[in-house]
Amino acid sequence: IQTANATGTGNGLFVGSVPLTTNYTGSTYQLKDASRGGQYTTNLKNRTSGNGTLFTDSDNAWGNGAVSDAASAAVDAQYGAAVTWDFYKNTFGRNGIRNDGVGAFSRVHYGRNYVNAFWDDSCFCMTYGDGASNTHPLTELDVSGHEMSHGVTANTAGLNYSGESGGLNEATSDIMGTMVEFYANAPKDKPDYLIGELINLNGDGTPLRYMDKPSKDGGSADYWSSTVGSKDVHYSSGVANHFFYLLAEGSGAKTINGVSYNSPTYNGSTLTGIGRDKAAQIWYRALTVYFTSTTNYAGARTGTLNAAKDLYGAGSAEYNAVAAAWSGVNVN
Ligand code: ASN
Ligand code: ZN
Ligand code: CA
Repeated sequence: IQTANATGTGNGLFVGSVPLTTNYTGSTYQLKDASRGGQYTTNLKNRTSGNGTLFTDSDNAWGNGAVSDAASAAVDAQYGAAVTWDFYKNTFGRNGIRNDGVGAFSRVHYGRNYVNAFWDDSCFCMTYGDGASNTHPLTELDVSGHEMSHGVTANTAGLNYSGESGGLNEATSDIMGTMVEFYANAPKDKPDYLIGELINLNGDGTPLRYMDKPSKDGGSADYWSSTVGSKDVHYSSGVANHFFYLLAEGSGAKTINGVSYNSPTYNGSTLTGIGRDKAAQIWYRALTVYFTSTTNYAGARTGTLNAAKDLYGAGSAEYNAVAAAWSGVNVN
């Protein structure tokens, strides 16, 4: 069998029209990308186990942009994996989730009416449910980036998934998932500091989470308190999501890509952001060099300050901004 990289076109549910690197066997195209560690996407056909069936196509034009074609969600998943791969490689020099050049595979159409998506280290794979009424797959870019970043965290800091370390684990996924969305800058999925804004998981058009003011979701913490570690990890993450927003963008009112934000600080301080790219470098270095399985919020402050010192110098504007942003979320 001869195989060769080919350039296909995809029409996803959320991502719109995108190019896809696929594999031509000589008789059919496979949704498999040898240029990114062999990442591929399979169809679970509503099953909840097994590796699924690799998507194939006769003309290398994948999906029709609607749920009527099972390949549409696969386009989102395959593109989300590709852009996550490119983001980590080009931003941090990380060669895949384990930094070993091996791509993860993705499974779509998991179960029925399953309103979640998850990373699983044991299969080294990403899985997406089809959401409410089995017709709203959770294949948005920030979800792809979020879930695959759980794989990066598991293979680096290994933050325990409970208490404050669990909140930091979740926030790492929201932060990097959001950075993946900004990296992609997809025409139909404009980057923002909202999580899952296109999926309509709440049924009322609101996103799942807000990084500028996490409490807007009704459960997340805006600021650290001594009891924050007893919240669900998707709520205690708010403190670090808010820290990252303040560090990157600063406090107060701001509009980005047509979305309005208004980020408060615990101490009433006015903060100026250092930009997303520097904030992401600081977080990634802290995650991969300083954080451990038991890092809590106080340790995250120390770890990110050490990372900022390494990257920009002690007493740099970036170092001082890290300190000020943590104080802005009551981590002192
Ligand atoms: N989608 C969820 C998350 O990434 C799955 C889970 O509960 N781990 O947080
Ligand atoms: Zn998560
Ligand atoms: Ca988003």
